[in-house]
Amino acid sequence: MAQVWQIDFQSDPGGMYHSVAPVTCKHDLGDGGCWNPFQVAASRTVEHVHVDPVVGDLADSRGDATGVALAILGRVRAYNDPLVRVGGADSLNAALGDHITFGHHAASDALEFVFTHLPPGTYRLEVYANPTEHRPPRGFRVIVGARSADVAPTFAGAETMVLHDRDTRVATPEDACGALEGIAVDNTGTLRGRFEKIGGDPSIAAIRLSRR
Ligand SMILES: [Ca+2]
Repeated sequence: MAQVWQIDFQSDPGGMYHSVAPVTCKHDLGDGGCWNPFQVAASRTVEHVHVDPVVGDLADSRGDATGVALAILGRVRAYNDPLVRVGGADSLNAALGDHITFGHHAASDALEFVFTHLPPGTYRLEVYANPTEHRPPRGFRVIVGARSADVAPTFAGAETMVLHDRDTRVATPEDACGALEGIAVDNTGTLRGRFEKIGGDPSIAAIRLSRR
C-alpha cells in the first residue's frame, strides 16, 4: 500500500489584498483525507517575507505520525485566495486556493526544499499551483536531480467562478499539477529539490508525496 504525505500551504489570518482565513484541506483523493497545514505568516506588506519556513512531524494521509519534516529554504510570502471557501474543507480547493509565493518583491527568485526522515524507497512527487487565473501567471518549475516538471495552470477545461467579485477561470487540479516519478530516497531519508519561477507570481499551493 502506498504511504502518502499531503501538505497544504497557507498563510495565517490577516494578510493583505483581502486574504481570507486559512482552511486546512480534508479532501480524500483515495489515500486518506489527512492533510498537514504548512502555515506561513501572512504577508502584511509587499516587502514582508518569511524566511526558511519548516513543518515537522508530518502525519501521513491516514493520520499516522511519521516524523517526516519539510523545510523550504528561501524568502517566501503567503496568501489565502477566496477559492479556499468554495466547497469548504472537504473540497480540494481548500488545499489549492491558498499558497506560498516567491519570485517577486522581497521574496527569493528560487527556493530549495528538503524532506527529511523519509523511509527509504521510490517516490512520486506531485506539486500543485494555485489554479486560479492570474496576471502575472502562477507557474513555476519543480526540479529534483535530473528530473523536472512545469507546474503551470492551463485553462482549456477551466470553470469560471466569481472570486473577488469578478469572473475568474479556475483550472482543474490536474491542469495545475506537475509530477515527478521514480525519485529514489536512500538511507539518509532525505529528498531535496528546487522551485524556480516561470511566471511572475509563482504560487505553490500543495504537495502530495507518495511512496509506492
Ligand atoms: Ca489550505
